[in-house]
Amino acid sequence: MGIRHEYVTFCHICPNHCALKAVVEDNKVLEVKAGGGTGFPVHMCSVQKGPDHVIGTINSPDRLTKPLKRKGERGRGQWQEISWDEALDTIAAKLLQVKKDFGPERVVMILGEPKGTEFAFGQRFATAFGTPNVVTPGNYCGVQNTESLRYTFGSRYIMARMDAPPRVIIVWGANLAHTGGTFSNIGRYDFNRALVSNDCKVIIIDPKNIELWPEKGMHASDADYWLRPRPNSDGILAMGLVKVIVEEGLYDPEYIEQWTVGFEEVQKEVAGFTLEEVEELTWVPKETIQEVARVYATEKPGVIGSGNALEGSTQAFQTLRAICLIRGITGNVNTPDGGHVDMIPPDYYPPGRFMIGDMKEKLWEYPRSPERTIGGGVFQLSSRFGYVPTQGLVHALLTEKPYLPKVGLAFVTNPLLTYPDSLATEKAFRKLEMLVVSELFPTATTNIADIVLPAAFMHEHDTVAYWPAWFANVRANRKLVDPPGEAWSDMRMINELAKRVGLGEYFWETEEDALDYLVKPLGMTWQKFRDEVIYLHGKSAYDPDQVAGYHTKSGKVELSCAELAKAGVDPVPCFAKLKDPLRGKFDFSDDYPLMMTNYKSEIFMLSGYRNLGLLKDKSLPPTVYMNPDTARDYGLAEGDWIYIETYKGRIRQQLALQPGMHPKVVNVEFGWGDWGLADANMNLLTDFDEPWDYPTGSVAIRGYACKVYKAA
Ligand SMILES: Nc1nc2c(c(=O)[nH]1)N[C@H]1C(S)=C(S)[C@@H](COP(=O)(O)OP(=O)(O)OC[C@H]3O[C@@H](n4cnc5c(=O)[nH]c(N)nc54)[C@H](O)[C@@H]3O)O[C@H]1N2
Ligand SMILES: Nc1nc2c(c(=O)[nH]1)N[C@H]1C(S)=C(S)[C@@H](COP(=O)(O)OP(=O)(O)OC[C@H]3O[C@@H](n4cnc5c(=O)[nH]c(N)nc54)[C@H](O)[C@@H]3O)O[C@H]1N2
Ligand code: SF4
Ligand SMILES: [Mo]
Repeated sequence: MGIRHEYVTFCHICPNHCALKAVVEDNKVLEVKAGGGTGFPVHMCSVQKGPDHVIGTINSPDRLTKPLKRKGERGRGQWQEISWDEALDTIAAKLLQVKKDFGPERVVMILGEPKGTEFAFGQRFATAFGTPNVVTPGNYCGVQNTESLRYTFGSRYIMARMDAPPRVIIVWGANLAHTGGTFSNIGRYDFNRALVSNDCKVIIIDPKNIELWPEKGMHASDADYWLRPRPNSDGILAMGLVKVIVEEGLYDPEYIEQWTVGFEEVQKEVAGFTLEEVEELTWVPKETIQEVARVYATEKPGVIGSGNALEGSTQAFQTLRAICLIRGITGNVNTPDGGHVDMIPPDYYPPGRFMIGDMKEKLWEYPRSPERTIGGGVFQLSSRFGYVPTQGLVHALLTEKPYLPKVGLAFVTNPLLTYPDSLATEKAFRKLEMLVVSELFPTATTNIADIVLPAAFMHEHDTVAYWPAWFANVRANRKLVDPPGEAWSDMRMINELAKRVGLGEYFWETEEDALDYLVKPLGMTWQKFRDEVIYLHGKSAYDPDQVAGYHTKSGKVELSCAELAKAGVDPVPCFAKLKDPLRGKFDFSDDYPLMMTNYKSEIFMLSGYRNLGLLKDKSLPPTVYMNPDTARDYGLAEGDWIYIETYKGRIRQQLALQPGMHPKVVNVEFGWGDWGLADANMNLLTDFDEPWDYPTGSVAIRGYACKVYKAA
């Protein structure tokens, strides 16, 4: 018998990175528990899927364990096992040939929702290799939230103050009991305290009657207000709230005068529409809009936890900007009585700097200039955030404009299920001369790859949790056990590939050297950080006596933002344009009388882990929610398998009825498609093509008119 160790580490399943306790013996993980009581942050999705997924993945018989090379035709599932040397040499030779014959930009780095250091490594490789084409889900995940804060308040680190319950809390397009939290860091436990506090008013904005506190049976319908907007009309709703606050004079004129710029432009914009129009477009009664605006503006502190549902639309950036206006004109950021405050991150290499690091000169030589990037000048701000929007890649492959990408290197992503328009995505990816996919498991995307690389899971090597670094804290993840077979960490793959294409000088001898470099600004080695420190929190800029100020160009809250205007983006959200996601191909027609939107699974993370068979007692099949009256009108009953169809295609999910939901909304579940349920994949309903959200490159991933009918 070996020695039994109990380690504290952080869950890598979703962006919350909750603390976990793991019991390890003889290179086996015996048990993984929630990390309550460790003193480290635990937001915890309510089913606590993290512990199950971690141990389940480590012990899964489905794991990829050897590098594979395609045999025969693409997509036929025939593979030949090859050595790491052969795999890396084959890829390196292709990269160098493409770089020489066509230029480095024909190589595209395709990264998924980040987990550890692999994301920064992928970015760094692209920078060093000289390709500006790094594709990430940033176009519909996180960026609209963080960048709207940065352009408005001068910092991405604006967090809700939740140490004590605020007086009012708005949860907007975030299913926090299931997904673990909201952007702006409102975790489930903090939210629960607010929910039962008599002094806190809770406002939920979601078409679904979401569970708020499952253990107590509380739902959105138990909140003080439950607003059920038309999908993708949130920007209009936000401008409606701004209008009430401005026109009823619910703001503090001295604060507005001293600490904001552009209030007059906002006044002008809100004078251009009526609340009746807002009601008609959003389906939220005018009186409710007025009441909610009054509550948020007068009860302080007030916080808004905005979620991912606001990010996947053709007006995503301005929707989040409009929500920032609500926070701004009520003086709720960086003020003594405000609900949000700036966090100052600890001094460590944040992922952004690591992507470029000390390669400034190299970056200059191979700038990520919009002219050389696929998507060209179409996306006004996205190249500043270091990515090409996902559908930008699909578009370039299909149209061969501005040029045809040749090689795709995909790490931690399953584009064939997660990009809008799965059929177009597959068609596009098949045009690559070489597709390399690093994965834990076989997926729809590995299925059409030329080379599949077996990845070590994030608990099978040392790394640093990615997202916390964006939220001003640093969390160390220690390796618990060896990876299965010949699996390598993504970090090691990229490091070794870099050496083989002559970029070794920008990388490291070993993974530990890289991690040392990452924590160097803290004045310690990786090992010391991992073993002794584990977790570092940023400092709060909160000042109980005065306004803490803003790091914008003007030093004030930029209600109207000149920097945006300079980039060709509306400096104030434009009401007329916020209607775009409701129009044209997205809108109702005789054929499509209902409105489709989506939610993420409680049990599973994005498209992953459905093979593990975990949490069986809670696990549901692909489930679509509708109002019982609507279902009856269409002759459908609870438990029926039904088709949901948009102009792009149809999928099949099982119907669950939810009284109180808006009768026109059909809320489908995102993430299905692998492991025998290809026809439940909701991205068969979505379109990759224009119109897009031109500032950030978002694309409509929900909010399509649809129809429903019984499946055979
Ligand atoms: N219609 C619609 N589309 C959406 C969304 C939606 O709500 N609706 N949501 C969007 C959002 S918010 C996001 S973030 C994107 C996410 O899109 P993706 O980034 O593609 O996310 P996943 O489906 O999690 O794919 C990650 C894959 O990485 C594998 N994996 C896990 N850990 C590792 C590892 O350590 N190494 C390697 N190499 N592989 C690993 C998993 O097995 C999984 O197959 O999807 C977006 N797409
Ligand atoms: N269990 C689980 N946890 C996860 C993930 C997961 O897949 N599963 N994914 C992780 C990732 S990458 C992300 S980005 C986050 C996302 O987590 P969330 O921010 O919670 O995002 P979603 O679940 O996509 O949508 C949240 C809610 O928005 C509602 N909604 C749909 N359309 C609209 C709309 O037009 N307006 C409004 N106001 N609401 C709408 C949905 O009904 C849903 O309840 O979760 C992370 N955590
Ligand atoms: S999956 Fe659950 S336990 Fe793991 S980080 Fe996310 S919220 Fe926390
Ligand atoms: Mo996401």
